[in-house]
Parts: sequence; structure tokens; C-alpha cells
Amino acid sequence: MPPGSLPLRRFGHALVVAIVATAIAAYGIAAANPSYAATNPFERGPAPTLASIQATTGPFAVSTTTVASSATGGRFGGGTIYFPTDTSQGTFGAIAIVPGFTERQSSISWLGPRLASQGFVIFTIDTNSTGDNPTSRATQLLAALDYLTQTSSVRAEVDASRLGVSGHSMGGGGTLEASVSRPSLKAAVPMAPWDANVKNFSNDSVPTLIVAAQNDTIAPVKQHALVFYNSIPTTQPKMYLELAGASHTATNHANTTQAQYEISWLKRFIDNDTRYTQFLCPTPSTSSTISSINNTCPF
Ligand code: 9J3
Repeated sequence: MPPGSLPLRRFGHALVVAIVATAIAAYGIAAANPSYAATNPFERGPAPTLASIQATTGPFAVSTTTVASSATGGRFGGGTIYFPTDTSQGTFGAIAIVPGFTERQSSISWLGPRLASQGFVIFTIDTNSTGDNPTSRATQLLAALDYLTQTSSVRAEVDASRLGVSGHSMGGGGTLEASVSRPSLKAAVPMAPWDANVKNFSNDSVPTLIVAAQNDTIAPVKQHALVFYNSIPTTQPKMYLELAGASHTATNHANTTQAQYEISWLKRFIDNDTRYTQFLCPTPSTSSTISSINNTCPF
């Protein structure tokens, strides 16, 4: 027997002992806690149903806290954080949402309680100026996420590795631009996106749900939403949801069609929660509220 074999064999024994010990420990945790699943640590809330994703309020109670514009160092215009009060399940994924040209938080505020009550931290923001362009809105969205995870009073409740962005109109253009700037984002939801400078998002790798409005005369889909959607590679998870008969500001007010697909999208890609895949794949059909719908299932 070569001289080196004994230490090697000893090391091998130690490794086996370690593996067995780890397996016993893992089994012990699983046996002691029936909710411990070797599946998805980011899953939050009960198994979804069509009724639960269409409901105006989800299973989590929500509180709010405001961020003054004076607290941001000029990086964005302040905002409102909507957060689940139950922290017993661990941290939550989070998204920042920015309004459009001339708009303020009131244009997006319905999404705060709607999405947070499903188990996300939602930061609706104002811009420094209501005239800021999409590129500036992108920078402000990312600054808001940094504020949320590093400085805000709820930072301990936010999982900084599971973040997303959303916005309306110029804020939707900003959402797409922010995705290109920060590919580590897990999801993006541009709403009636408008962007005159950037039309090609072939370098966007963030799973993106574009919510478009069929009768949008301010950001016509053939010059904006559809162009952006088609420019994202078909190898990426992406989805195009066009609200039937809707105008540019359709997403400024609560609507069930947007909510059910947006909740499913955020759950699937921010929480990696495949319990929601059933609402996204196979690609849903058009309906009385959906004039066009497309995506890159499976996911
Ligand atoms: O943010 C938006 O609603 C886009 C509106 C728009 O057409 O801006 C033109 C300057």
C-alpha cells in the first residue's frame, strides 16, 4: 500500500461522516418543522387561486411609511413604502414604481396595497421633477431601490437580491432602461411605456411584463410597447399584455386584468414561485379585457 493512502482514506472517512451528519441534521429539521420544504425558500403566502390573484387585497396585512424628498439626497423625489406587517416568513422581494410625465404617486398608488398585500415591499416614488426624462426616471428607480435596501426603516425586511422595477409611460421607458443598467433585477413591469431615445432593448435580460393599452394615443403601441417587446430577445422570459379598449392612463387605476398577471409575474420571477406558472403558461388567450397577449412560455 503506498504511503499516501492512509491519510487519504482517513480524509475519506471524515468526509463520509460529515455527509451523514449533515443528512441527519437536515432530516431532523424537516421532521421537526412540517413547513420546511426542500423546494423554494422565497415562497410567501398560501397556494394561489384565480380568485386570490384577482382579489383587491391579498393575504398579507400592509403598513406604510413615507420617505420625504428631503431624505434622498436629491437622488429621487421621495415616496411611500407599502410593506407586509408579518415578518415571520422571512424577508420579501421588493419593487420600486415610478409615475410618468407630469404625474405623481397618485397615478401608481393603487399598486402599493394591491401588490404589497400579496407579499412584496412596494416603493411608489415621486420624481425630482415631473418633467424628468425616461433615462432620469431609470436612475431614480435604481436610487430608490438602493435607498429601500440600505437606508429605509424597512431595510431589514427587504431581500436585496430579489428586486424589480415598474413605471408608467416615461416611467415605463425608465423601467426598461433601468433593466438594462442593472441586469441583476429579477422582474420589470413597464406600463404603457414611452421612450423616444431608446427603442432597442435587445440587451435587456430582466424578465419583463409589458402592460400596454390598445387605444393609447400618447404612447401608441406600434411605436412604443410593441417595439420594445419585440426588441427583447425571445430567449428571455417576456410577456406582452394589451388591455382592450384602454387609453394611456388605464394603468393609473385599479384593474383586475393587469393585477392578476402582474402578481403572477412578480411571484414567478421575484420569488421564483412556480405555483404561479399556471396563470402565465400556456400563453393565455385574448378576451373581452385583453386585445393582444403574447409571451415566451415555458417558464
Ligand atoms: O410619461 C408619459 O405619459 C409620456 C407622455 C409624453 O408623450 O411625453 C411627451 C413629452
